[in-house]
Amino acid sequence: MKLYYAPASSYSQRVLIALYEKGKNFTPIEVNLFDSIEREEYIQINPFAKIPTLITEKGKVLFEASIILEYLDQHLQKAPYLIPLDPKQALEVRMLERIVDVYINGGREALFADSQRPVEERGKKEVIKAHRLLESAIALLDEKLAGRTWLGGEEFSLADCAAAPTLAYLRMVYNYNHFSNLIDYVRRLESRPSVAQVQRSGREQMTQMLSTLCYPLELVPLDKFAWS
Ligand SMILES: N[C@@H](CCC(=O)N[C@@H](CS)C(=O)NCC(=O)O)C(=O)O
Repeated sequence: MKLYYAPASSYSQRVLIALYEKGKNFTPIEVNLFDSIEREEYIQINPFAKIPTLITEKGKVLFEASIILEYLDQHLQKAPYLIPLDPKQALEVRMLERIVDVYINGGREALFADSQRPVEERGKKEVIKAHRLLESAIALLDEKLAGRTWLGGEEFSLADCAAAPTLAYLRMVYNYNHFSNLIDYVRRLESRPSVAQVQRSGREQMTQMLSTLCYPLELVPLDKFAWS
């Protein structure tokens, strides 16, 4: 099994967390999409030029982080099951993963892009809308997490694999530290060995990328954030 990825890429991190959780050996192939030659070569594998891509042992090419995770569950048949076997719980987990992806990650990307515009061009209508959706999604997650260990319940799942990198990078541009269930959850998440390992290996590349921004942003460690 081969994984095309980048250490700081949040979608790659979702898959890495899943692979570590399942203890699956794989061949990591790092891709630098900023290098035009590498990018051209990579387009032969993934026409969308997006990472991650998984090549299975049978040579099947899989795109989209959530589909790769679904494949790992089906193929490895090994706990933790990232999509619960119970259909009702599976629906809940898939719904939460979509909310994290569309509204939280979408909002994060919109706020990140906005932070890199000249001050007088910031806060346009689309950004305000994305911000509102992000806030609603964060409030919903905080509510869901009352009495739950992980997003979908007591088992670590697809939704947590998506939430870990998204909520860590979100701290650069959005403050959610008044949501106490969410903060406690992120503390549990970032203490989990698979997540801690992925965050450690992505830190250097992300810090390097942030150092090239016009308007500076920084990775905010949870300890600093939770008390700010
Ligand atoms: N929907 C895709 C999104 C993948 C994605 O956006 N990956 C980012 C890195 S985190 C990427 O490849 N960006 C490069 C680009 O957009 O040029 C998935 O779930 O895998």
